Amino acid sequence: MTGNRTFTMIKPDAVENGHIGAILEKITGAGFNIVAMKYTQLSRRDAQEFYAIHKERPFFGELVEFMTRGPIVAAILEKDNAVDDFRALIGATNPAEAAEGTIRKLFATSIGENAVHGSDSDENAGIEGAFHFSGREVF
Ligand code: RTP
Ligand code: MG
Repeated sequence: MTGNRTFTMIKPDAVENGHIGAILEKITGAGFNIVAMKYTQLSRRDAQEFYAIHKERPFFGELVEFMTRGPIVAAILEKDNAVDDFRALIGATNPAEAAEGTIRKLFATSIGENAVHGSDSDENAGIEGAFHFSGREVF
């Protein structure tokens, strides 16, 4: 990864609420190219591993319950400055603090159920993309 890719998930709340299409439109409309994508569901083990960095946090159990309760869309996105530009597009973790027009402002319901994930560094974008996709699934 050289700064032009990030990893995202459309989380179970946004899938349940019927927002997959609108969110993908926001993403491609902002200039991101989808280079890998799948509709899948995380196992408990997947969620615990994916969010291992938060395992001591008080919300960890809730986060694992939430992220495993239904299907998600996982995708790798390409664009110059992908990690930072995507985090700007999704907005703050808490939708109440997210800027107008951001994906979380538009589609998230709470700080825990906040519609989308975005990698926080180039290094994590690479790790998270490889967690979900094999080389032959990335175009
Ligand atoms: P993400 O990793 O999903 O893109 O979100 P983020 O960087 O904006 O936020 P992070 O601090 O990494 O937290 C990961 C996810 O944990 C849930 N969370 N719940 N109840 C709470 O106080 C709380 N805080 C965080 C959210 O789903 C958050 O996106
Ligand atoms: Mg994070």
